[in-house]
Amino acid sequence: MSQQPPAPADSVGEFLHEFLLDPARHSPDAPAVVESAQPGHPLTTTYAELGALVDVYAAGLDALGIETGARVILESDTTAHALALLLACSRAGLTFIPVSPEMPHPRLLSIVATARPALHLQPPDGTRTDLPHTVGTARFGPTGLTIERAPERHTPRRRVPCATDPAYIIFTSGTTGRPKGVVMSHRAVIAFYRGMLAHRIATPEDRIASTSPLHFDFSLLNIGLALGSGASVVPVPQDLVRWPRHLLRVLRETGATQVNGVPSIWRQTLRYEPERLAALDRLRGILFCGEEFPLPELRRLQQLRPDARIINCYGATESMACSFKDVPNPLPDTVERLSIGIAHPGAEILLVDETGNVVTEPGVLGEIHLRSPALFSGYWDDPAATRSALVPDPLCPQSGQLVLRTGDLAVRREDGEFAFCGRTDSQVQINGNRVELGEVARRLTDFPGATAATAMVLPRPDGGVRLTAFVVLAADQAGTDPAELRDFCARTLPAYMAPQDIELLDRLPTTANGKVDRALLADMAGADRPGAAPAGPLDRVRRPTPEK
Ligand code: 8PZ
Repeated sequence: MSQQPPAPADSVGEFLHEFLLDPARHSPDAPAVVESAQPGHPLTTTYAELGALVDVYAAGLDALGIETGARVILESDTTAHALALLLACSRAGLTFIPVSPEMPHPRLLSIVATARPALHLQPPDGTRTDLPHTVGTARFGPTGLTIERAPERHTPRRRVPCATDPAYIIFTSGTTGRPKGVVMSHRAVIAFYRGMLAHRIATPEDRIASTSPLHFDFSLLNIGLALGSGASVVPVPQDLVRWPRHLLRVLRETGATQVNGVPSIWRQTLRYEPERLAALDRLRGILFCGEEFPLPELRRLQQLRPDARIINCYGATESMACSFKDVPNPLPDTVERLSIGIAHPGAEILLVDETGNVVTEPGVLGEIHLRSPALFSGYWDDPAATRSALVPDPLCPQSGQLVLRTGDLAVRREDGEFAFCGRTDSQVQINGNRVELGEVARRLTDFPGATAATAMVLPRPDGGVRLTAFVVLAADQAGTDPAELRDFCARTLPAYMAPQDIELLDRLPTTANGKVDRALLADMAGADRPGAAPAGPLDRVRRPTPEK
């Protein structure tokens, strides 16, 4: 028997579980998670209880003998148990892949096929079945892990976890039509948490409502912000986030002091429940990220919550986030673009122009490049995509240092802060979810008989956007029932990536230089319903007469 190396728990805050469980040593009785399981009955898990759950789950994972560095799919909403499990994965030297229970099965299978996880974990009421036999399956609950199918045992090749090992992999939309896995190391996540905590966004008294699903790294920010500050996380169940009364009830009953989420979580509440929002007496902080906050809605939010500190957090999954900037309160009428501030301590934003030169003058557009210890390691099994996102430092390419090329455009303001100015490519944000239009189009062409497709986002009168797709079917498929295309999207794409409108065309119009004429398509999509809001998801599929 070889000599066992010292347990990683002996090291000093280099791993996710060590960093986040540190407050448990100082304030074991403080609430770590406050859940709103049933109306009127918030459920509190203390730091000591969370730590004990982590012990139970880590022992369960250790007993399975999975090799250090293996992947584990964690399919769950954000709950105290899911949080304990992700910390237990870290303790056991395993990489977790958070996945939403709503993820369509074909998409999960494509993640399984590429990531080759050793184990799939879901809560007792999880409904996922039919996973390949190479994947072990288990349930997690209050008593620990219940193994359904034991994972395969391999001779371990790695003996010790290392801070550069992947802590998690988040799969986001990818241009090639398959999900793109962003691999984040323990070192990067903790560097990000340290940079974020320097902004003093929360205190131990805070209760931080997390409205994002577990598979979106915003939820991992909230977990890090809450536990890293000795505060508590309030996971808002995903099915309640978009229902203003339910959302406000959860916030009230759990005593939430801060609400973190994408801007669109506020839209319905601002419109339908402004009085109840104004009456939430404990709320004093709001942090948003993922897309620009429409300024009229932001001003309305400030009117209703004049004492709240509102923070604009900017960043991409590849660095978790990048900057935190307080929104001026009140926001002057003259402001047309919000500042995203400067990078968090320990990191720096550079702007690079189209010729590769670093832009230093104010007001000149450039692409945001980020120099940071919190950068992702690479895209899972995609060295070419990794090379185009992690590029040599433009200020010193000789050094071997890599920086993140974000695809985001910005200008430096006179005061040295940055203002976000859109994207260089066809990545869009839909209700804060990252969507590659190319992936939507690519998936649509998988529909039997589809010969071409393109997708775009169009503005909605209520301030949001709608995803519209144009699909060309082969001539012999003319009789296809459009409902089949709708079902196909619902089966194969996450709900936020399924087009709300699908237009059937005989051909995609082209510009003089042969590109798809997106401007004409946008006009066509808007032409027949001036100012009309869409009636609902996937409500219209039609075949307009194309112009010849
Ligand atoms: C924005 C903004 C913004 C992002 N203004 N455009 C992680 C942890 C905590 C908070 C946020 C995160 C992010 N990873 C969330 C996120 O949206 N990640 S993403 O990879 O899905 O999308 C990133 C892109 O969203 C950016 O590259 C921007 O284009 C856009 N974005 N924050 C305007 N405050």
